[in-house]
Formats: sequence, C-alpha cells, structure tokens
Amino acid sequence: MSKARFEQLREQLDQVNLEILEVLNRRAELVSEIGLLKNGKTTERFDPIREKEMLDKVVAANEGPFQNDTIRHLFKQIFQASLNLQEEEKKSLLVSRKTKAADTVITVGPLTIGNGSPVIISGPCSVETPEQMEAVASHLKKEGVVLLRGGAYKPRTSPYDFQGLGVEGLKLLSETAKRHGMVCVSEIVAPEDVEMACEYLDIIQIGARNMQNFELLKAAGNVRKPILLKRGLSATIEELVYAAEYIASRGNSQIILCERGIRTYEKATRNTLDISAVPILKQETHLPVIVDISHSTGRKDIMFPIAKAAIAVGADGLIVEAHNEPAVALSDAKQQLDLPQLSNLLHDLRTSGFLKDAAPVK
Ligand code: PRE
Repeated sequence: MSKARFEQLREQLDQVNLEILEVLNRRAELVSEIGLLKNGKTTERFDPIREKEMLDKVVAANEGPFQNDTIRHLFKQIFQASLNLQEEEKKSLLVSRKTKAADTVITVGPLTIGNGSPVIISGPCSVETPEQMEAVASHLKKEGVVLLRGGAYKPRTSPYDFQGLGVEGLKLLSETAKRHGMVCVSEIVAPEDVEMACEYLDIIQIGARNMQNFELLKAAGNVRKPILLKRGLSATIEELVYAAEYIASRGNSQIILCERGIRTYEKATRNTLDISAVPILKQETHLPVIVDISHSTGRKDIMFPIAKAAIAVGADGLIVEAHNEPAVALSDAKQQLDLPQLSNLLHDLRTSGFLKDAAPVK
C-alpha cells in the first residue's frame, strides 16, 4: 500500500469520526429529552427490554464487517453512556447540592431553620377551640418554643372523622401565635387556598398525602412563603426531592423537607421512621430537613430516643405534637403529648445537649 493511500484512508477516518460524533450527540440530545420525561416518575431509567429491542433491530440490520457480538458490545457502551448522561442531568436540579453547595437557611420571625441548631415545632394535631390553643401556646411560649403548629384542614383517612375548622382554624392559630409573639405553620390541601393562607400562616405545610399533588406544589411554588413539605406515605426519597423541585422551579426556594415515616410491614410504630433519609436528603439537597417524631412513631413512649436519633443524624428540627388534653383531642389522641410530657422531653433534650436553642423562659 502506498504512503499516499494510507494518508488518504486516515483522512477519511477523521471525517467519519466527525460524522459519528455528530450522530452520537444527536442521539444524546434525544436521550436527554427522554431522561427529562422520566424525571420524577417511578419509571426506572435503565430499561433492559428497550435496550434488547434496539440491539435486535441493529443486529438484524448489520451487514458487517463487524460481527454481531461486536456491534452488541459497542451499542451497550452507548446505552451505558446515555444512562450516565441522564443521571448527570438529573443531578442539576435547583434543590440539589450540586447546584448550590451552601445550606439554605430559612428565617421565620424570630426563628432560623437550617443553621445547624435544631428547632422545635409543636402544637396540637388539630386546632379545636380558643381555650385549647391558648393553653397550648402559652405553655409552649414558656418553654421557649416559638413555632406553633395546628391543623385546620385535616386530610383524614375516614370522611366521618373531624375534618378541621378550615379558615376559622387558620385565623385562630394565627391570632394565638401573634398574641404570644410566636410564628405558625398549618397544612393547606387545595391549590386555590394557598394564596389565602399566606395571610394567616408564616409557613405553609404540604402534607404527606399531598406530596405529589402537583397542582398544589405549583401553587406553593408561586407564593413567597416558606413551605414545609412532608414526605409521602409511600414516596421514595427521590420522589420527595422532585416534589420539592416542583416548588423550587416556580421560584420559591424556601422549602423545608420533613421525614415523617413511611409505610412498611412493621406494626409496632404507626409508620417506620426512615432515619437514613435525613442525612441522604441533607447530602443531596441544600434544604433544611426536619423529622416529625409524632407521626412517624404514633406513640409517646419512645419520643426521647427518637428525637435524639433525629438530631444525631443531622435533623434541623423536630415536629412534636402536644395537646392540653390529649385524651379528648379530636384527632390523633394517642400520639399527642400532654403539656408536662412535652416539657419533660424538651428538658431531657436540653440537658443531654441535643437542643441548644429554645431555652425555657424564666
Ligand atoms: C436509552 C437509555 C437507557 C435505557 O436503558 C434505554 C434506552 C437509550 O440510550 O436508548 C434511552 C432511554 O432512556 C429510553 O428509551 O427509555
């Protein structure tokens, strides 16, 4: 073979390489778009059936000189590179640590959430009466707790159970909090109520049952109030992150994530607290992460060790339900602490060094 022919062949190969490159990147663009459609869905990225179909078609069209096995191998490499690309692009979510390395710190009235010092959110499961709210709030305030919770819209399993006081409940919660120099959080269940709720609430909660109510998430993304987003009953960590992304993608990055237990076969607790979700969420996102120790366990006797565990793995706060008369509470009577029990829990957490803020008022 002459030297001139050799050079000519290499020049042609250079040209073919560029053509392959162009085709590969055209393929990669399609793969990226498919990846975006798969985001937030439970669909696995890796799709072996689709890969086999594509390999069969390509091998059927192969006229050589490459052997079919070689073609299979080359295309498997392309599929793997495509999966890697989809995975890379997934990580550039707005809520991801890759996008923003610094922790998101949320300031609500006198409270800072996500600055390394865990906060306590407490109050009854449901807002019931002015007397109940006054009794709970005045006790919490004395204990140095400034974030008051109370449900006004209650998504209950049974339609015959107490459904909450609605907007009257929000007003009562808000007035009580203001009277005591506290801030308040409550759950909103309908997208059309989010704007109205901003008038009464300092933080809007999206509950576990609504974690994938995408219209509600969008409405929460459109307002400029912090959102407390609870993990769904059977939601994966990834699905929670995408739910948060729905809010962030609308311009509201003030999001607090909440691990509240997931559904498993275990019956000893109401839900199974997925403690590993806390460090994983802190690692993968820049958002504050709190733990609802009442809903995750559904029992009062293990509050202290569970609270310690949550703080030990990096939780930025705890939700603990408290009621002045839990025995007659209109919802979740079994899991709400009475006020002396709440004081004991806070005292134990403080004296063991787990809680630095929220010192009791002397
Ligand atoms: C693609 C990527 C990974 C899957 O395992 C299968 C196919 C590909 O590269 O063709 C694209 C894709 O994500 C898909 O078709 O679902």
